[in-house]
Amino acid sequence: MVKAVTVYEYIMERLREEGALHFTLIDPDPSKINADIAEDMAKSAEDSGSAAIMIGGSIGVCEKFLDDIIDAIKRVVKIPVILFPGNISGISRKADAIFFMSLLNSEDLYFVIGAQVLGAPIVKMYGLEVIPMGYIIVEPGEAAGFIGRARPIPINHPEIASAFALAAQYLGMKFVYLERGSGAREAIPAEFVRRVTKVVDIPVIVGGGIRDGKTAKELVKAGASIIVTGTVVEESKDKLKEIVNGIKEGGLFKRGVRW
Ligand code: 1GP
Repeated sequence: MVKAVTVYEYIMERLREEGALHFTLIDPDPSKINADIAEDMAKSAEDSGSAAIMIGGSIGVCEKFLDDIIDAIKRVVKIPVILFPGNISGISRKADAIFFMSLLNSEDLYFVIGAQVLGAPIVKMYGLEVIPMGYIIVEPGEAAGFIGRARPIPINHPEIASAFALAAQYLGMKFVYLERGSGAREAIPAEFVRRVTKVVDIPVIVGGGIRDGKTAKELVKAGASIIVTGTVVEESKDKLKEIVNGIKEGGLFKRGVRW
């Protein structure tokens, strides 16, 4: 039974109980969605067993629209809504928490610390719960990699990602996120994820290009704690259920781990 008072505690308690979780990403791009579509996506996510909704995107995000979308989502689901901002326009007072994230392998200081400095007073003013997270982009990186001016980690060099992830842990970040990019043709390989999760003690989030339950299960068995999917909720509820079930099966191997 989950008794958490903060979103962070809620996530950690569910991780201890279930081993691994699924989060659904909704991209608040006004050219793609409106409040009705966001409601449907959020309902599908909660019905399918997602533990949280993440809201964020690389382009076209504005606060007013974000507020409306989050209001709509919160009318229909109980799971927490966590901001996943690509820039300061991705901050909304309506969310339950914010992944306060740094794109660690960006070549542009703006995405490493600049946007965070500009956003911090806004986050404080809104009283948002802050969840510090290290964000690492793996090739190809898709729109997030391009907009964030990342130097994406080569897929055949997981040891570089491990070093970044360990640095994130040592800097005090609560999660590390390995991102292949929304819409990537393939997910990050399980062996790559295993090389990172073996090194760090904080939960590892994996996203980008995950389209089926088997892949999700393999990633969890490789040590991923949270699997994020975005595109699937836009396409098929059945696939989303399959992914969540894959995570549940994989999570059985991980229950009670460390945290
Ligand atoms: C983006 O990794 C997520 O941060 C989602 O990717 O849209 O490919 O599921 P997909």
